[in-house]
Amino acid sequence: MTYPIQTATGQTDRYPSRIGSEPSVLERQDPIVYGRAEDGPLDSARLTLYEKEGFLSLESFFSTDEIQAYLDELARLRDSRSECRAPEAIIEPDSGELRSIFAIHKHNAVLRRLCMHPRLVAIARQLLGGPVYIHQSRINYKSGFRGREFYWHSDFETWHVEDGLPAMRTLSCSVSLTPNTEHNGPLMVIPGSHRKYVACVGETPEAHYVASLRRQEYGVPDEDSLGRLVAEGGIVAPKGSAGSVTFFDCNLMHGSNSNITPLPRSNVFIVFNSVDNRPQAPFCGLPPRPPFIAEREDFRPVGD
Ligand code: 6CS
Ligand code: FE
Repeated sequence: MTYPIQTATGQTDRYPSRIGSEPSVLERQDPIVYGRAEDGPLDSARLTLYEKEGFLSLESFFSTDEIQAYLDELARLRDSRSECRAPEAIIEPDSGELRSIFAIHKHNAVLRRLCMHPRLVAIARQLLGGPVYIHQSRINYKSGFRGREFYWHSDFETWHVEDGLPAMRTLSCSVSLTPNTEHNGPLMVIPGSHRKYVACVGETPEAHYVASLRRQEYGVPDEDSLGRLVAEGGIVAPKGSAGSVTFFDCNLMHGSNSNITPLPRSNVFIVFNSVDNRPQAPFCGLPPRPPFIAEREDFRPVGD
C-alpha cells in the first residue's frame, strides 16, 4: 500500500488503520515537540527527553492538599447514584464497578479546575506549540481488587480513526491522585514507540465506543509489532506518589494491568489538542463518537 491514501469520503489519510488484512508499521509523519525551550516552562533537557521517549514524568507536581480535594470529589462521584448512571460513566465489564467517568471538565466544577490548571496548560501549550483545547477528559478509577486492565494501544490510532484527528499534535496528561506503584496497575509505556504508527487489523464496528471503553478489541496492535517495539524501547512504568503528573504523546504505545491489590490507582487524564488540529470526519467513515468522548464543537483555547 502507498501512503497517504484517499478515503471513500475524499479525505487524505496519512495514518490509515483498520483497513488492511495485515498489520503494518508506518513512520510518524508529524513533529513530536512543536514549541521551543524559550517558550517555557520546560527546559531544553526536558523537551529533548520528551521528544526521545514520548513521555515526561514530573514528581510532586501538585501538593497533598490539592490532591485531597480532588480525591474527595472522586469519592463523592463514585457514591452518587445519578453520576454512575450518566452516559459519561463507564462500568467495568465483570464487576459492575465504576471504571471511568468522561467529560469531567464539562460537568464538574472541582475537576474542571484541575483540567484547566494553568501549570498543566502551560506545558501542553509548549509541547504542542500554541493554544490548546480539551479533546477529552476522564477519571480512571482502577479500584482495588476490581479495576481491570487497559490493553496496549496508541490513543492516536483511535482518535484518528474514530474521531477524525488528522495529525499527531495531541497529548495526554495523567495526574495521579493515588500513588502509582509497581503493584496497583500503573500506566506502562513503551519508550520511543511514538515514532512508529502501528496500523491495526479489523474494521471498526458501529458504536464501537460502547464496548471499547470497557474492553478494547478493535484498534488493538498485533503481537509481533508490540514485540518489536518492546525489543527496541523496553517498558517503563512511570510510577509516582499522589500529585505526580505524566505527559505523554498521543501516539505512545501504552497500557496497564488489572489491579488486584487492595490499593486503588485513580488517575485523571486530560487530553489537550492543538487548536490547529481540529477533528475532521472520522477516517473510518462512521458517524463520530458522542461529544462526551471527543470534542467537536468547542475549540476555545484553555488558559486564554
Ligand atoms: O477511546 C478512547 O478515546 C480512549 N481509550 C483508551 C483505551 N485510552 C484513551 C482514550 O480514553
Ligand atoms: Fe490510552
